Amino acid sequence: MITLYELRWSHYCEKIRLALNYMQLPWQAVGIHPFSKKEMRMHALPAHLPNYTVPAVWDDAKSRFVMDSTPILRYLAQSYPDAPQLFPGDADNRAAIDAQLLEFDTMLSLPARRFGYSQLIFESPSTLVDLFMNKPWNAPVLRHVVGFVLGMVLCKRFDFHRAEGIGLYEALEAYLLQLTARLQGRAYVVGDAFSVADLALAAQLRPLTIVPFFADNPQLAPLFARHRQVLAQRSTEGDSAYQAAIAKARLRKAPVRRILHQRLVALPFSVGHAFAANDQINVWDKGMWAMPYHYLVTLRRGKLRLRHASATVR
Ligand SMILES: N[C@@H](CCC(=O)N[C@@H](CS)C(=O)NCC(=O)O)C(=O)O
Repeated sequence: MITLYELRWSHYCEKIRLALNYMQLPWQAVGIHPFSKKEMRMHALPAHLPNYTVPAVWDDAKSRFVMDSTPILRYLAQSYPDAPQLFPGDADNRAAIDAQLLEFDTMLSLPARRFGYSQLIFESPSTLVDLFMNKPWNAPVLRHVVGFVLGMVLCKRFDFHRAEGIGLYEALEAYLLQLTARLQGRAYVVGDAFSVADLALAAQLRPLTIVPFFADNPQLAPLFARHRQVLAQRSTEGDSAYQAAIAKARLRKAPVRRILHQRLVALPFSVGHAFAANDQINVWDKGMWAMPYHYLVTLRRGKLRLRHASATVR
């Protein structure tokens, strides 16, 4: 039996759930405590990685612990060659799928995570309490205070407040526009067969479905249509908790959008050959003192509530 250590809402973990189901392997999920991660610490930390992250898998049958989503996919494909193929085709096609996975892990997933969390902070911060605290915390004042603290911690961990300053929205938009153009007229992300690259794209776009700047961009509609189509065929999970929370919040208040700018900026990440980059920053240093200001002011610059996109705001 394969055990998947996960945070349920993580788009990296969703990618692995999709792959395990596609391969029809027997597996079980273990939700980890997001801070202590105690459930997985009995397994030694892989030497090339700085700290425990999810997804990670423990394969009982082969006594193997593998961390990091793309190495997990490589491991599953190599260990279970008789299962439906994640990396179909010849060696060149398989290498192209692998490279595409690392590209999505870095260029798409890192900024998508930042924008997905930022959107929750703008529109439904107490949802962070439901995601990160393992017990139901129902008292409204407590939810508010804990949501605020969690939002600040995440803001520090991932530099959400710098997104406007470094042009991250425009940089991701430019990447997604070229990806949309590249995929136009193509049934599959790589080559001429369905592969784990299609599953990866579907899972890793999910955080952006709640961010109007991307979700309401008509030029990106084909990409989101692909995301919906793959999930309709390959997933039985439905909306995630954060999508449901945002939908509920928008029944009461207009979505938070951003003022549009013209900028030509490249994503500040580079894709590795063997492993994806990560962007987690140490939380508990002196920079934390400035976080209440960044959380309340810098992060919200250029944002406003508007029911529908306009020529200047999306
Ligand atoms: N490149 C890694 C990214 C994994 C990652 O960053 N996972 C996050 C959840 S989305 C995590 O475990 N975070 C824990 C932490 O920040 O301490 C992969 O592809 O698996």
